[in-house]
Amino acid sequence: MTWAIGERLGAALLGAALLGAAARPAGAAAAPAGAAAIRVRHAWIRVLPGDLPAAAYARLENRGDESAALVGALSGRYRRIMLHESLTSGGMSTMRRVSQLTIPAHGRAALSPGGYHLMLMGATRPVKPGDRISITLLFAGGSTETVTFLAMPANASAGP
Ligand SMILES: [Cu+2]
Repeated sequence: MTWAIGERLGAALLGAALLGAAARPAGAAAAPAGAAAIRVRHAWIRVLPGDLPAAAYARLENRGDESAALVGALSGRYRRIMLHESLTSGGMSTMRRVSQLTIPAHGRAALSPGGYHLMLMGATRPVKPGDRISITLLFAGGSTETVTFLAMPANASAGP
């Protein structure tokens, strides 16, 4: 599948040593908080050559008293965005679709290389390093937050 090729290319360019540890979600949310309590920082996109899908990363901080969950994203610049988790076993990097990324109350979660990420597919026009891409994050309960992601080159290992 194309996205798998893209992820492997990105991983190869990065080297396994640079892959960050994924933040693991805590237990299930009781009543997820709205996006208002979520602060998003260091939002960036790793752009891969050609038509390969890109991955979007960010750090999410939940300042609220209730757990929150990222469940998806939308952008006018991509036809489809999926929430993925990268997994490494036996030196092989794969990824799977996940339904949500939990951000614990007064806690953090990360979309990061080697961990959870937004898979950006079908750019409506080419995205190049330096572009600022607006992506709307969708949270459980229906709240949203629109964030500007900075596009960075394929060999970038950390965001802005
Ligand atoms: Cu992916």
